[in-house]
Amino acid sequence: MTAPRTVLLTGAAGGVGTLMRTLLPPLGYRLRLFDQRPVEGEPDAVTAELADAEALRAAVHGVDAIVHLAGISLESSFEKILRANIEGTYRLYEAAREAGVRRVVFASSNHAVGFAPRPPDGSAALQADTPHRPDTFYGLSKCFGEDLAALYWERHGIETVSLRIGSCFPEPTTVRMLSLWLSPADCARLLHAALTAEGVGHTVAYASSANTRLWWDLSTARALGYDPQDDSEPYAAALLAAQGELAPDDPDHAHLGGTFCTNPPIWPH
Ligand code: 15L
Repeated sequence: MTAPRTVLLTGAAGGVGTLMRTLLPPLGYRLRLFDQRPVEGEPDAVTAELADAEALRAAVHGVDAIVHLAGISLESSFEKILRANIEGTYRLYEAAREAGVRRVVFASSNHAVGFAPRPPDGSAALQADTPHRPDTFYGLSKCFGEDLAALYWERHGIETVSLRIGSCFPEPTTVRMLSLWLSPADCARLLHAALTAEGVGHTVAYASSANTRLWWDLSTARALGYDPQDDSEPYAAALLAAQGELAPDDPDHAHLGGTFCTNPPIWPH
């Protein structure tokens, strides 16, 4: 596939969106920014909700691809998740279909399979075809997004790579993140691979750096052309000294989703 040049980035004011705003343009992308909150320092960004059909139609017009990061990224009430994540993602795909956009990269999450038992560190045992096991309404909305992507591929020929992102932050800050960390630079590399790989249909891939303590298999992401350069291991000694090893019998650590399975962090807005 020819490299898409103009890419709509939804959720541009969020944590991952903010990191990608600086890391994607050097890879050759012209970004059109979309968020319900104003994007600091970006006067041309579209400030609108995905429910705003007119704003969304204008935003998708003429783009080569969409990177869909928008939505609530922690647990919330079902009603809020329904509006922001479930309806929002549906509206985005409808706008993409109407505008003839052929490629979407969807920010799914490890929480789509959060109740999968935590594999041993370094085993990379968890496979992308494991059944959905959402740990929250948030995780459930990511399962919906993945299935919606499959539907729009089968019915309408819109290709999607659904990336089950681990923990994308500048640095890992917990022992759990040693296994799930996706460095911002690797995130940009993976988005680039997902935007440019040929014939993806609907592909689900785990999304992290090449961490020594990996719990999941990165081979689907690598097959897209992703070549991760980072590993959380240099952070391990300090985090383990401060926080200790994850106890296998601790309910907060027995599953991939960690505390999302027992006491999920709540979206503040
Ligand atoms: C996610 O899906 C969240 O959006 C992010 O804030 C982190 O909590 C991450 O998962 C994680 O599991 O570390």
